[in-house]
Amino acid sequence: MNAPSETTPTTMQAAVVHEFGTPLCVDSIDVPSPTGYEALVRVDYTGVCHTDLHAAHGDWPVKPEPPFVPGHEGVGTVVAVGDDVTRIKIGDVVGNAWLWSACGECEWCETGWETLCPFQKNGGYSVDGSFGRYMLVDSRYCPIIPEGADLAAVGPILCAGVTVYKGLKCTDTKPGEWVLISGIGGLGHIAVQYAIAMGRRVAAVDVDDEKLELARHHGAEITVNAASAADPAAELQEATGGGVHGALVTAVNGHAFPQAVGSLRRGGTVVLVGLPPDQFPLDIFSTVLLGLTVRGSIVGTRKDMSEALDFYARGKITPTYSVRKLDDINDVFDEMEHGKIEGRVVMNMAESGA
Ligand code: 8ID
Ligand code: ZN
Repeated sequence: MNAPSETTPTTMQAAVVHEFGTPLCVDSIDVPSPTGYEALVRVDYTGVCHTDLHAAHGDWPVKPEPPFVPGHEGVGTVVAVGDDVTRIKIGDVVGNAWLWSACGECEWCETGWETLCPFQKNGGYSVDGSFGRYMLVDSRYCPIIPEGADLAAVGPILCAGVTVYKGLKCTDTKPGEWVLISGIGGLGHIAVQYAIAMGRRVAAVDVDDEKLELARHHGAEITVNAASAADPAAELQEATGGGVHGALVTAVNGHAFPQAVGSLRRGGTVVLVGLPPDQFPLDIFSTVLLGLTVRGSIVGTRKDMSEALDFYARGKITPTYSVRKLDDINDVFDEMEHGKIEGRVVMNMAESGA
């Protein structure tokens, strides 16, 4: 290993989940040492994704093992590298991601579907993440941040951005066609921007008028408040002249999913990315007769990531975010749970103590 420089401390502040459903503790824990292909990164900023909240609650069937450090939108500088590292070097600016690493050898990795690798590791879930001043990344998989990027603004691209960019590709829509973005939170407000940059026309659904205002600000032509509309799907069918060609559901609420299916045009595709721990009924008759496709999508490959970052670097994507401190993490989770966050929260880790 290229040992951490003398200025790298041996302990750091990190927000740790000790038990599902209890507040995170900002603890002093050991700074890890990189081995093999790993690199140690001093984190400057990290986005807070709703997945981190699901992780802290243990919401999903496959659970992380406490104690763990969440966070998979971290951005910072490489301060030490393991012996096998060749792709990045000390001083480079990199991030972590949900797809922390994959095996590189299975049939999915071989065929360009590394996001489906059964042996993948996940940042802030099966490997400690970016809610600490330092984090490990796998140098073969970590996103490389474009030169000159604003380190706070680019964080949300690393999960929200790549996920919605890949999800939009999976709608199989073409430029000029309608795409519904359901849920205008961290993912959704960025999805509106990728959709516009990709030439789609955007309809947006949320349960909060301020979020719909944000969607209009980013280019949505049609907005529907699912909490007050009598029949959101019928409104979308009417406003788009027969339904949306594609839909991307980022909402953290099971009701949004059948609504998105009901908004589809004949032959349309709905892509599910939101992960409420729910089920929803799928009407067999209309799915068959209208030739609908229902598809799941999980983050993106390294190639999707570099494409998503390139849209950002060319000024096409401007995340809306507010900057907070690590000590605020439990308040941030509370606000997220109650739908009170506009866009994304990004934590300034440099101000969080080392
Ligand atoms: O790769 C993936 N599939 C992936 C990647 C990243 C995140 C999946 N996710 C998942 C998260 O785990 C989470 O379940 O996507 C979901 C959204 O993450 P987020 O954007 O980070 O969450 P948020 O910022 O809290 O936004 C959620 C939005 O949903 C709206 C809320 O108002 C908020 O704007 N919403 C709700 I709650 N109910 C709604 C409804 N019925 C709704 N919007 C429309 N209809
Ligand atoms: Zn995420």
